[in-house]
Amino acid sequence: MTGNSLHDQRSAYYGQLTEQRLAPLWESLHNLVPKAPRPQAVPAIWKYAQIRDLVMQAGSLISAQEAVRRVLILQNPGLPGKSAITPALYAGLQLILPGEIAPSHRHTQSALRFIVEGRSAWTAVNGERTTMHPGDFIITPSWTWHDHGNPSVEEGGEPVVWLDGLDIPLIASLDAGFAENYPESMQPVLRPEGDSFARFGHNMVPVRHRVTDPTSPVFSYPYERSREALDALYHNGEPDEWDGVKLRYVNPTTGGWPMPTIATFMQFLPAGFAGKTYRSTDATIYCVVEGRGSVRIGDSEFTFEPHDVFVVPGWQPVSLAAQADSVLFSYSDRPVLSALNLLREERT
Ligand code: 1HN
Repeated sequence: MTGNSLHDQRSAYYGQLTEQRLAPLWESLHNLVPKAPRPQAVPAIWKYAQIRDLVMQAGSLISAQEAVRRVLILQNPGLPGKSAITPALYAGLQLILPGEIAPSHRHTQSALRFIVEGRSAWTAVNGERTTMHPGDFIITPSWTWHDHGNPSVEEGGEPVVWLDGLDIPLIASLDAGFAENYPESMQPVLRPEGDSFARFGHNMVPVRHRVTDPTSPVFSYPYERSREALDALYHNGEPDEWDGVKLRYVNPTTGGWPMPTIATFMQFLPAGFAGKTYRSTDATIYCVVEGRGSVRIGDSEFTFEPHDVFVVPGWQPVSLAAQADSVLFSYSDRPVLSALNLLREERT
């Protein structure tokens, strides 16, 4: 030990740098600018059969009122403690029991609800309620008041579970999170149910409508309609070799995504489908609606059944296969990558 080796000199020097809140770029350059994405998020699946009991148990341990939102967060094992399923996106399973209300609030984070089970609950967005049915895709745009409720058992209420998808980690990384509680637990209902769908959900828009907002004026996209479109397309032609029959949800006034930060899709994979491999820089969360199949993500392989949720990190090769006719809902950070000119895709 000379105490004079270059290594020792550097160590002493780095110590001085740290004291001055400095760091040598040359020690981290390769990590900072990788040749290709090296996602910290890992492929993972949450099997609904294994977690449903835990979701339901939350119902007897805490009320929706006390919890504000009674949700189990799906934590990516590669992003511990981050409340994130991908670096930009959050996922959680929310339970609302008959007779409960999840009080009204608003925040800058955009949210989606994808209904997993139960058909009695409603959500209100900007003065309009919509009733939830399994497979429906519902949006809560940034800074809109929203509350959820479920009628009593006597009025036909049953436990309802949905998948929440939000851009929480993205907004946190930008220090752009704001939130407010509504002064009452429920916002006033200003329009009858179905009003926004009648105005914007039929390939028509009110004649003098002006687009002033990047988010979709349709806030509930019923499963029935999406399923019908996939079914017709499947009967009309050959499925895509990578995607099967895949559609994206749109904001009917712009043709763009329903919300500025989150893309959503629904796809049909016929029984026997063995998809080719692709990868993309957007990171995607899937929720299985119908069927049975398997997915290969990098070196991982998972089998899936209805209500399972799995995550495909960015740039991981993925291929889908179906043993039975299957329907998959998915959401990703594609609009963000696309807007920043960072979207790359490879189909092999
Ligand atoms: C939120 O507002 C909801 O409104 C669900 O149901 C999950 C997670 C983090 C922050 C806000 C909801 C949420 C959330």
